[in-house]
Amino acid sequence: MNFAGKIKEFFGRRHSVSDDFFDALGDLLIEGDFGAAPAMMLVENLESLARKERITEPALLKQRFEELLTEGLLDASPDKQLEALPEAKPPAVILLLGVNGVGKTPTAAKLACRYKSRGKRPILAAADTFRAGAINQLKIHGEKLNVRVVAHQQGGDPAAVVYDAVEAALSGGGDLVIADTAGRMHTKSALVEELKKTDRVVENKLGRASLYIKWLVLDATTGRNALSQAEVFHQAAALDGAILTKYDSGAKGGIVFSLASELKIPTVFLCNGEGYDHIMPFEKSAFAKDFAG
Ligand SMILES: Nc1nc2c(ncn2[C@@H]2O[C@H](COP(=O)(O)OP(=O)(O)OP(=O)(O)O)[C@@H](O)[C@H]2O)c(=O)[nH]1
Ligand SMILES: [Mg+2]
Repeated sequence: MNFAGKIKEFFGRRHSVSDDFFDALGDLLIEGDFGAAPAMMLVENLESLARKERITEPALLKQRFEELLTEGLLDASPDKQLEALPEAKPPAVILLLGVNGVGKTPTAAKLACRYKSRGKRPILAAADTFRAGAINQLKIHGEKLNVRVVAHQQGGDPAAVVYDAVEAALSGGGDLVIADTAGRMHTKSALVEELKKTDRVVENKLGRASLYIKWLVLDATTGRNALSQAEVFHQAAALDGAILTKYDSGAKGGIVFSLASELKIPTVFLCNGEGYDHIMPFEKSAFAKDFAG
């Protein structure tokens, strides 16, 4: 049974709302990658709601549970952020960050596809200059999508790649730069230092008038590990949001609640497959409903 199924069964099976009930719910949330502190807080809030409203039927409490889950999430409208900002000076830049294997490169392609079909003129920047094959991987997506890819040689400076992509956009080649970055380098600190540099270069190049977004890509199947990744990247480059990939793999996804409550990072997209259109904007209440079964 998947995780949502377990929660559903939990509320359906339990016959009375007791201390036991709340303890067991807390354990279940922790199993769902929720995090101990947020789980405890949510359970306490639910318990006091139950007391105040004199709810004794678990089935009736489920509605309240879903509402509390939703309230614990942050609003994010990535499309609106990109499209409803006529005053922002083009190009907008999206920098995708994350450790290796989470799906940054396919996500960059999905975003290029999504925004191209919504009238943007994206340029992909191959700023993973570390891993052999990374540049080519992005170029193949660019060809399939008919989207320009700005790339340098392997081993080059990633900040310079993004800089050039912004230049290409400024000289009329596009209005949205989507930059793929490396997920692994010789050491973790080298990776962080390089990201900080790229971040600084983009910031200086764009100035305040343009939209600059940093999204962390996270693999939903890595569970709580995703939170430690988020902490590291958030510290390095003040993230604007997270994209959860591989949500099609039966992952529990509770990490999204920790991202919101512990780091104040909204989830902006869920990816649920390998196709270009397997990306959907994150919807708080739909996600909470899914999570709760
Ligand atoms: N099922 C599924 N697979 C995905 C999804 N997103 C990405 N993948 C797969 O995840 C795998 C990892 O992708 P990579 O391109 O290695 O990820 P990356 O973050 O760019 O990794 P590095 O380039 O090594 O830093 C690929 O096989 C993708 O097809 C998704 O939403 N669902
Ligand atoms: Mg990659």
